[in-house]
Amino acid sequence: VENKELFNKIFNKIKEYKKIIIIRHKSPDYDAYGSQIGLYLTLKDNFKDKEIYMVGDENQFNPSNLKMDIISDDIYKDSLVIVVDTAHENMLLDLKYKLASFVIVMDHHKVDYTIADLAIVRSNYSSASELVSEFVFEMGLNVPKLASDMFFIGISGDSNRFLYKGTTDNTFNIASKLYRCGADIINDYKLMMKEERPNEKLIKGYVLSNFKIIENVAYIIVPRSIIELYDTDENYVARGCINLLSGMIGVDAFIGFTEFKSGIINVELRSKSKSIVNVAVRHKGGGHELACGMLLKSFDEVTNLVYEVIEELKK
Ligand SMILES: [Mn+2]
Repeated sequence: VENKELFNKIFNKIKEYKKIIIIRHKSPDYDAYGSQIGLYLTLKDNFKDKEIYMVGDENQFNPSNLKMDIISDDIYKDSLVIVVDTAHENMLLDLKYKLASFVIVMDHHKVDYTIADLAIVRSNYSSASELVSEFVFEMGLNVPKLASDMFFIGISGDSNRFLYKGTTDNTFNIASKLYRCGADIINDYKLMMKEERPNEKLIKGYVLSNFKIIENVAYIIVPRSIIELYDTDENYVARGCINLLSGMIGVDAFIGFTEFKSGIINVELRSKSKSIVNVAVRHKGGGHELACGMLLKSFDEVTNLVYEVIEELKK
């Protein structure tokens, strides 16, 4: 089905409902925040008579000064919930969306879609922010300056500044429209490339000094003791350090194993060009073709997983 047809259906639902709650996946990244806050600000600006909320957990990636709304469960009654940047129930903070009258998903991940009454899913898109901003532009909505910044940050975040697969002429076209709405690109990049604490540099040194290679796969194991030694955030280690292993001659994929406080091992998988998402899916994880994740119970499973990735790359 063409975008336009789905966009029109989504827009009709937005017009129909008085209460709209916008949610996204937990532990938000720039794209989750960007698509959520961008849509929130755009709908608020264009529909002054509607009650519009954005809900979710917070972390250091919020590129705005806006806080999430804290709302009671009754607000979900008779509401429209719009889920951006995920469609996977496991990725949501809670299951309150089930209290809503209607659920829309706008996403760019490759998963099975079960939670939506109406969904637009484009796994070939760079980001949810690209899809959501295309939607608001196609529907002729006014996009306020701050919303254009949020969408731009979302696109730059997930595409790694227009570098990753998924960056297309559409991505640049949307970015150009956001620029015309006032997106302050230099400031947006400044917001994203925050200065780091000395300990965060040191743990990067640990990753670069301690990775191992088996055949064409590099991997790094970061035990709890190291995270505590450098007093760093486990999400920073898991997601913020994995790309240090990119760009190595002879390495086609790389994996980060990070021991979280809960005892669970967070696994981040990255591949240069061959899809490895099925490895994550087989272990009840998911994500994108070249960048995905999953959880393991202990470091005992590391070697088997490395060999599983090696096999996957041969397919
Ligand atoms: Mn995303």
